Amino acid sequence: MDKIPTHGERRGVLVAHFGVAVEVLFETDGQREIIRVKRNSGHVVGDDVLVRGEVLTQMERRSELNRMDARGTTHTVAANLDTLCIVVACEPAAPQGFIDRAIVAARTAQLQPVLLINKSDLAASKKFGSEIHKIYSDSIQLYTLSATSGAGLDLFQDYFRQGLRGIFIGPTGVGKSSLLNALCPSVSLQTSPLSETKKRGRHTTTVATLHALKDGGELIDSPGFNDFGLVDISVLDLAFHFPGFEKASETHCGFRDCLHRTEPGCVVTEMVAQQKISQDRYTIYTEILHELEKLTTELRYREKNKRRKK
Ligand SMILES: Nc1nc2c(ncn2[C@@H]2O[C@H](COP(=O)(O)OP(=O)(O)OP(=O)(O)O)[C@@H](O)[C@H]2O)c(=O)[nH]1
Ligand SMILES: [Mg+2]
Repeated sequence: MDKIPTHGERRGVLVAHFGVAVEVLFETDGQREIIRVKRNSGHVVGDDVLVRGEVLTQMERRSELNRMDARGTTHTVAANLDTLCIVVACEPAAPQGFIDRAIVAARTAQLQPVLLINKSDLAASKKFGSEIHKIYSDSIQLYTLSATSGAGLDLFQDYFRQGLRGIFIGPTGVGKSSLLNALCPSVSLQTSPLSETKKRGRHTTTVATLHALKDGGELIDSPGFNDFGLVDISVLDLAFHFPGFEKASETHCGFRDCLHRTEPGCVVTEMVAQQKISQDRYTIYTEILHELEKLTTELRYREKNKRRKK
């Protein structure tokens, strides 16, 4: 239930997070204010808040997106989202499994994942795009676009017209901020060219920011990252939501809790045998499955140790 603002409280949404301060956009008058917060306040962009003076009260979230970095630290990326816009490009390439993890995380959090293939103006994008289409076009909505030429932006903007809130996530340098600049001419987010030698991004964006689209909907630009460790996602969530396994989820394997390994009556392994699912895709699935199992064992061990110390 939403809290009703009491006298002297104003309702707003967090539109930027600077670590020790946040920017709040107020509902009633459209004014913005910078408010100081503790470094680890737990607030994230997209949070609905009640503000009295310098005190922020966070309202209940309807959704949130979490990820784990390579050190095992969990990050809440943003709150109150409807859709996760996974941005990729022919350069720089996303790490193997990045798109799959993002789709599984989104589906588990009940967000709609969509895949954006940016930099369609580059010659190398043709081959890259067709490979991506081959893998994902039966699983999720794909948009092929270019922040530079403007191709495909109208169609993508139409998707937001119904008033959705989305976030761009993807590796550094794929063009998330460039896309936002192209979609919202009133914003001018900083962008940087890829490094000359390695063709990698430069981690230009360091702060997540929320922007309204002119025809409806909102988009959050976020700092690029490569590691999308899954948080609070069970092996069964993975088995159910892995892109490309939708047929298995629809037709049902022999066991309700099938992890698509050696269980009899498994639709996925049957499809792999019939080459309807490629061995490469199946290998990526088993790698993520193995990683989740390892993580679950580690978490159980830590919990047990904690209880023993009490
Ligand atoms: N050719 C081409 N270049 C693009 C396109 N979109 C972005 N770029 C270029 O890619 C580089 C990186 O773009 P950014 O928008 O800074 O990338 P980002 O994903 O926001 O990167 P981080 O903020 O570091 O996560 C810049 O040199 C952009 O001009 C595109 O559609 N086509
Ligand atoms: Mg950026």
